[in-house]
Amino acid sequence: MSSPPPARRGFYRQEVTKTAWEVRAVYQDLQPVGSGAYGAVCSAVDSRTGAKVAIKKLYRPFQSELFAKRAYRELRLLKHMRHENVIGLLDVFTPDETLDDFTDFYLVMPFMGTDLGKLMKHEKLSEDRIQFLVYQMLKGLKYIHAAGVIHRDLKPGNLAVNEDCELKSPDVGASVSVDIWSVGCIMAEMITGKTLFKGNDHLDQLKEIMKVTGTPPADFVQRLQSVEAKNYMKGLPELEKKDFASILTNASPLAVSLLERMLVLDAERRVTAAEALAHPYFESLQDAEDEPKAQKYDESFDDVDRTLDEWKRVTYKEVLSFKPPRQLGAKVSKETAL
Ligand code: N58
Repeated sequence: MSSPPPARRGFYRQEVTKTAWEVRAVYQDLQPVGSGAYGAVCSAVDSRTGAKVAIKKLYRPFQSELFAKRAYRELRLLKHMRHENVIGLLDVFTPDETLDDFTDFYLVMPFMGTDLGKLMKHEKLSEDRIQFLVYQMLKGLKYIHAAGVIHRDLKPGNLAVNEDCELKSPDVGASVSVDIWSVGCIMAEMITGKTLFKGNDHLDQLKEIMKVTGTPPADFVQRLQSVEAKNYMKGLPELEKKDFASILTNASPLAVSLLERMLVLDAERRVTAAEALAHPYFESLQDAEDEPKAQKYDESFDDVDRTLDEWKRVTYKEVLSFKPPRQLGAKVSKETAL
């Protein structure tokens, strides 16, 4: 039996939940924090700064064109995002020394200790906290929407939060206005502690929504893409719009006013993230100078068909061209912990 080759210089090998990890030696104390179909995540300590980081190892990223495309897209998206409320990259590395050997790469991100779903389960959030969290969500969304990127799956469990209630919007996998609808639902859930629109299936949920928003005008129904939804809506009796204040009994008038602008069924009439940030609900937090927009993200690189070797080559190039952000994760928080 031959022994495995030594780890790459400046790297070390360790088995984590039955898989071999080979990571840069600066990242110490690997601890598994979770795994899914596409990869596994460990926490680690960056020995240069003492900062806790999350390291994601993708599961066999070059096993198929589809996996490779998804891996490349995640790397490019994360490289593109540099905003305090959006998950970003501190580092990306491969232990493989040449393009021919290239099989794995690791994404290093700031470690976030919890998510909004868990936070909401554990405690009732005060109005100040809700305001701070929704403000950060909208700031993150204004930034990624400017890039032309849509999150598509915003929900409490997908929103990473640290002990200072600082939030980042990561992704698990239309139009940008779908994200604003999600923020509205999450905000309502934070206020009441209950899911806003509970439905047993899609159409049932649509009915629950319209009990609140009222049945939309005919031109809206006409614009619907889904034939099923169209026919369903046409068959419904006229429902009147409810006053949001009567549903969200413990919400402040400004919170109700903001929700009335986010939870508009017609996406074309819904507020944008940038408009929502200017709402008086956020008066104490607003800082127009500190609400930046991202550069456009060029999706045309992701949306092409490439062979596995081509995916490997473009991904390898992206890994090698990464330049770390200046702060290196040792960020001193400007925000006050609530
Ligand atoms: O969030 C991602 N990837 C990601 C983000 C985005 C947006 C927000 C730009 C739309 N797109 N994509 C593809 N990846 C990711 C998120 C969380 C973890 C790992 C990867 S796990 C984790 C992270 C930090 N601390 C603890 C656990």
